[in-house]
Amino acid sequence: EFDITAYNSHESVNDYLDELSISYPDLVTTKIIGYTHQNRSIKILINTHIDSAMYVNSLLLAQINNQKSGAKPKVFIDGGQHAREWISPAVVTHMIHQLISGYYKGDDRLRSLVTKYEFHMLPILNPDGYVYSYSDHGIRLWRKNMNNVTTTNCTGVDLNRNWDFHWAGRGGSRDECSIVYQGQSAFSEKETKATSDYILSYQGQWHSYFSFHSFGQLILFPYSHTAAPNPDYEKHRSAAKSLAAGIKSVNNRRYTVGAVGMILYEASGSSESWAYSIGVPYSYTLELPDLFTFVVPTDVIEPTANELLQGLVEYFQLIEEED
Ligand code: 0X9
Ligand code: ZN
Repeated sequence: EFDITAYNSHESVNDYLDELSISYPDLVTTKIIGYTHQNRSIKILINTHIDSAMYVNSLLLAQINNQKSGAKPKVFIDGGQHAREWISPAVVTHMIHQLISGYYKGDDRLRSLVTKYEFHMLPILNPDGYVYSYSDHGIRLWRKNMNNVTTTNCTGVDLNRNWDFHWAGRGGSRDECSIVYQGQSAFSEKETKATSDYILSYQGQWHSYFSFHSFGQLILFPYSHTAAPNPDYEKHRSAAKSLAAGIKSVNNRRYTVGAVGMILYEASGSSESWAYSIGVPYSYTLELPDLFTFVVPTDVIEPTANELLQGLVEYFQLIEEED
């Protein structure tokens, strides 16, 4: 019942990831990185494939450079942190599909992406919220997770206010009933705890972090707790600009680039600024196409994934040239 052109249930997305790892064991692996409050698995897919010639080269290079290992730089991409933003998990899932089919079809652009970088892709960071938004008995525009934190009637924490960087600063709320409720403490939520522990377990190995949201056609980077520029502002901006240029080259869709605190609103406790704070050199929140607000027709999924992959190709090219 999984349909790559549609919005799928959490269960069928997880099944699809497992099927891929069974069909292409040399190319991808899945991992459960934790469980939600309602005990659903949080599942990630990694392209473990090592192109042998490339790998030997990287080992030799590593020896020459006297490095510890020739490991590929890691790239983390998550979607579905906010339940109602269905386009985000759908696009992450579609990108997985395209990376694999592109690899086997011999698409040089995509081949080089998965050969050079190790992608860790988490389509649905907030499974409980997604299931509630997806269900006929739920609320389509649900945003938070489904944790009953206190005895009030209000459910759910805004996971993108729960990360441990300037937690409880501006833009979050202490009110459990608010849609931007930050939780009782930083990483109080199982979903943010599991994801951040996973990222921390490879600290120092990440090249980039991307969190997909909707909507607004924005490429956002730290800081978010303040309008002041971060120390890597120029680097972040020029990489984001090539991401935007790659996206635009496909269907002429325009994304706006900028630091969260400068062009959007101050919101602390969000994932992209936390990732930067623990040493991920490049970290972004992407707000996907905004023509339809949260309820996006399914025919937008594939072009959005196409655009993003071309965006990533040009993004990595630029960073490689600069380094
Ligand atoms: O407010 C958010 O969490 C994101 N927008 S959304 O409409 N998808 O909810 C924007 C997050 C941007 N990053 C930070 N505020 N750090
Ligand atoms: Zn969001």
